[in-house]
Amino acid sequence: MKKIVSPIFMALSLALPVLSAQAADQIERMTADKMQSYRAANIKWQDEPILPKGAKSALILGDPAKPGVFIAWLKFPPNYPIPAHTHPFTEVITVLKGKLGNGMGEVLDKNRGETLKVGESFVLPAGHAHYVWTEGEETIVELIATGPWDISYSNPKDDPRKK
Ligand SMILES: [Cu+2]
Repeated sequence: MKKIVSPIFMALSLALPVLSAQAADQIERMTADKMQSYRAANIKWQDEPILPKGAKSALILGDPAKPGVFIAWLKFPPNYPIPAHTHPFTEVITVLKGKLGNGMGEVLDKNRGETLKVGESFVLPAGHAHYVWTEGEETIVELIATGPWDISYSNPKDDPRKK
């Protein structure tokens, strides 16, 4: 008797390797248990050890250590530079308070870049070296990205985790 192989089964067996490759890269959907509002004045700020001393962060949603979307606020003091670095995944930065300078390249150069004001954003692709700085005022930005999050300094000597 002739064995009949269903076309659907054939299609499935062809698709399976593709599906499992996608499963390995699956990320968590954003979830929240309750409505919560955030204000810079009473949010719980913590020292941010992956950034040069002086930066504070507050996690709004998600977990930067896990695969998935997270949202955090970052607070920088006046005249604060973050030397050139890259991230493993795309980041979206929106200025909530103050002003943020942003430039592309392996070495911080305030003459090469632009200044973003409140209500302005930039999207940085994964692996692209950039640097940021604040001017004469405290600045708060919102960071949206996917974990596991990291920062890789173009000059390893700039890494505060190695100091
Ligand atoms: Cu960055």
